[in-house]
Amino acid sequence: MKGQVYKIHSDFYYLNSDEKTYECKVREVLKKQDKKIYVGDFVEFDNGFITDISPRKNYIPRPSVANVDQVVIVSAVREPDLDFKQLDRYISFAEYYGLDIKLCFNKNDLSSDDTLIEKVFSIYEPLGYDIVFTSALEGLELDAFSEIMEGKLSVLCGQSGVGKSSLINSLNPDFDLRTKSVSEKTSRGTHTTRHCEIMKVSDKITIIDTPGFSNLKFDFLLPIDVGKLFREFRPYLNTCKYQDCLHLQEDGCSILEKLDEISTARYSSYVAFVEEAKEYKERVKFQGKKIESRYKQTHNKTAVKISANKRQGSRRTLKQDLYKEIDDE
Ligand SMILES: Nc1nc2c(ncn2[C@@H]2O[C@H](COP(=O)(O)OP(=O)(O)O)[C@@H](O)[C@H]2O)c(=O)[nH]1
Ligand SMILES: [Mg+2]
Ligand SMILES: [Zn+2]
Repeated sequence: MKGQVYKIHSDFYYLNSDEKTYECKVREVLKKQDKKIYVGDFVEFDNGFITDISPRKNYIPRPSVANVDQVVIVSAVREPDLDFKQLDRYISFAEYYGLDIKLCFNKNDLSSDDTLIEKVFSIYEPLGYDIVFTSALEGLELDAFSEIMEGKLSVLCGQSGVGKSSLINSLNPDFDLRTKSVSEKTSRGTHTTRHCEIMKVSDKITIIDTPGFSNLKFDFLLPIDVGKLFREFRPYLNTCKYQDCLHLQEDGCSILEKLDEISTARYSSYVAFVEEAKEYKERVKFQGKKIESRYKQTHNKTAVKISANKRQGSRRTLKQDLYKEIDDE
């Protein structure tokens, strides 16, 4: 039989199959192959045991979920104040994992400031992201909110306290997810969703409520790859004078030439993420150097003999390892 994992609890996997639910364990063979099963995975099962995992169309690590249709990034217009860099961080992570993206701005009841709404639309609408402004509290634009999620498996992510659980509750009065005021949440860790679960909110809407990719830094990819996460950069990425252009201050950079068309806030997010990626690259290079110098200390004579050729080779391996690490991520 075939089913989809909707919840994982220690060694137990809960599956949906043909409107029925099943509790399963995993076949030893699969465990030995070290194949991880994620919430959202489609699996074969037989007699209470999962026997095989179908190929995934996508996945997000931390929290691990697979086969989602889209990410709905929830922000608040106030309490907490809208943080554009944080929003770009979520967007760029979702772009990295190749997911469709929708943007929800909640707590719109707290703001009477149209300039914020205009700013949001002017930056993100041209990029092609669907946008809704909601209030879970006052029931504003909830139809639009449910519309963007119809017929899809959505991952809800966004900072803690922006109203994700409240929005889900407002879609279905039968749901009673715990909601907490921002001040109650100040002690770190108390609100972390440790395991995530696919929830059927209504006939047409399935949601995974997660803390999303919070607190992640862009320290897992090369600086050169950060530009690809910015949709507005993509048409120009291959037209810069230098192939390894980071679009910071290089001459002949086509992104810099287009800066008047690119939002200042977006470009400043880009610069920040590139810096994080640079740190990562430096760290990897540094670790590489450390290994080399330690080697020289203990095997001094041998080190002297290493030909330039071989050294080049080891550097290449380092780069390959780096790429492998990125792929594994
Ligand atoms: N004013 C206002 N408060 C809201 C709204 N949505 C949620 N809240 C409040 O914001 C706090 C955090 O909500 P919660 O749903 O727990 O956020 P989550 O951490 O993203 O799941 C709670 O005190 C909610 O009552 C809204 O639309 N307007
Ligand atoms: Mg919540
Ligand atoms: Zn450039």
